[in-house]
Amino acid sequence: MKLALVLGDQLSTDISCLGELNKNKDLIVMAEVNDEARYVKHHQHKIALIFCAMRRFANALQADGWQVHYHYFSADTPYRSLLDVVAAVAEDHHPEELVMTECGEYRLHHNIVSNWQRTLNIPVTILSDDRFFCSKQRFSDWARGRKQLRMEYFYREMRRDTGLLMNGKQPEGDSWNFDSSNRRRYRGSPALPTLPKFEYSDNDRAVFDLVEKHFHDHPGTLTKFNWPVTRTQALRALDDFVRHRLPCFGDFQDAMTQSESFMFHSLLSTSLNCGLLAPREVCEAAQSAYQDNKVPLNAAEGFIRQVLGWREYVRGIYWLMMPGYASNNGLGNSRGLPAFYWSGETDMNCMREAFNNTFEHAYAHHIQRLMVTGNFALLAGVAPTDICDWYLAVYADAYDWVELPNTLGMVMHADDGLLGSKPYAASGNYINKMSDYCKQCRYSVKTSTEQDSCPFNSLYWHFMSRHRDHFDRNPRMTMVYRSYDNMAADKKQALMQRATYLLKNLDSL
Ligand code: FAD
Ligand code: DLZ
Ligand code: SF4
Repeated sequence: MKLALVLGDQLSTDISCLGELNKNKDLIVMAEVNDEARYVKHHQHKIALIFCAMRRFANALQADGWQVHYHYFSADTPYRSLLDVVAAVAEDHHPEELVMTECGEYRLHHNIVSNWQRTLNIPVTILSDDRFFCSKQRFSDWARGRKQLRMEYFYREMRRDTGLLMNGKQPEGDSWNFDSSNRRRYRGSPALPTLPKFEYSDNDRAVFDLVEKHFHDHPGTLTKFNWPVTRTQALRALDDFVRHRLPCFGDFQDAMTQSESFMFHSLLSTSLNCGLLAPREVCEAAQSAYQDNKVPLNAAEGFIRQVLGWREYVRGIYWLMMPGYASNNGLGNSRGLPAFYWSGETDMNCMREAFNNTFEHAYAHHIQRLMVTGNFALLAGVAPTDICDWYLAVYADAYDWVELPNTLGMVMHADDGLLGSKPYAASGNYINKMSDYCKQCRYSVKTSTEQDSCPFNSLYWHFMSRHRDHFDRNPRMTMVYRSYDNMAADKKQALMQRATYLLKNLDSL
């Protein structure tokens, strides 16, 4: 007989390892273990979501005739790791082989390939994860020999490969990209739709109790937990998004509004990342809505670009560059993470809003992650490992393969521009353009050097000035440095003074 290990982010009935099994004689193992639940201080929502979804998935497999050995979380069991559980099951059942689908994170992957076969003393067969559009091999073939890797060109290739939003060889609407129509500020209309509410069973509630008891020192609380934990719930979330929020997704993709956590975003990343939804089906749902004239092209294209483009691209970069990628620090940053990233307490309204979302919902939409909390960390020169650990901890959708390139590459520009040709650094002006946050902030976005000036403003110029050697030859930065050079000397000096003061007093902002 064979054993198959199914991980907490592999909750798809068509996961490749199940295809190798015989329902009548083979055994599936699933395990809630300390090491996975604690390798970083995951937000309580993430642990609750994964444990509920794992239990529901195991029940569904059993109902479908599979034999499943399910290891429930226990605080004092000697089985601390996935290997501990698999080894104990193997001792009882004497399988001839362990089969699994390759895991998403390098940390565990490395542990499996370097230790498990020797420890278990049986062959360990690792199958590729075909839930992605682009295999690791396909990505490295695409990347090989290119001077520069750019998401836009990868995305076009993926559109051609999949035929999504294609008219023969031409992109639908004769353009690959409708980004310029996707930058509207939201002024209260159309009204933001309410989200579907998911029902939880008594067994799910037992998981919530477990998380509250054993993980109370992890970020967040479960008060507002509302994530899909079954495939049926995830399909409902997809349908609700396509009907009610996708029509405006494109227009307001970058917009932020006071006290509104979700805007027109899909909230599908948690379901995609743990396997309850497949990337292909969500892209096809968006494409069908466009073909049925229910959503405009800029919405369907904008959404498909995120899933078919960015999501696949960052995974490709991760596996191409790991393990070295994680220790990149191209800008030489070493500052510790300000305490307000954990407490959420700051007078900067934009940051407070992003933290409120983060701690209440284990969620923040992309522009909050990139242009608010990410931008601040970049301008303040936080050490990449500190900020990466934070993003990995606080979001319900966080997995190293997707979080790391986004944080280390896109936000911190620590990979020397592999992920983005210029840093996503911005002053308060950008935040003011895309949100109504500044109106309700104790800082003034209009000024830079006063005591109550928006911290982003002087920190922006300090960032540009201190990294001039790094960016001087980047043609996309020419305008920035021209503006800097055109500033009066006393203005520059005042900006540097204010920024230096802020950098010394970050925790008081
Ligand atoms: P939507 O805005 O509705 O987008 C649709 C889908 O596109 C998402 O569900 C997601 O699957 C995909 N997507 C969008 N942008 C990206 C991107 N840049 N990279 C990969 N996929 C993308 N996403 C994660 O899934 N896990 C993470 O750990 C994660 N960490 C991030 C850290 C930082 C610093 C930044 C800037 C972005 C990060 N993202 C991460 C990407 C993105 O912010 C989230 O995917 C998105 O906010 C999830 O919300 P949503 O489902 O409502 O997305
Ligand atoms: C995220 C997570 C958590 C919190 N717990 C478990 C677990 O107890 N058992 C498990 O199999 N998977 C868990 N996961 C998901 C894993 O961390 C994920 O499968 C690996 O990091 C590989 O991507
Ligand atoms: Fe954020 Fe500055 Fe605007 Fe305040 S003024 S909300 S700190 S951008």
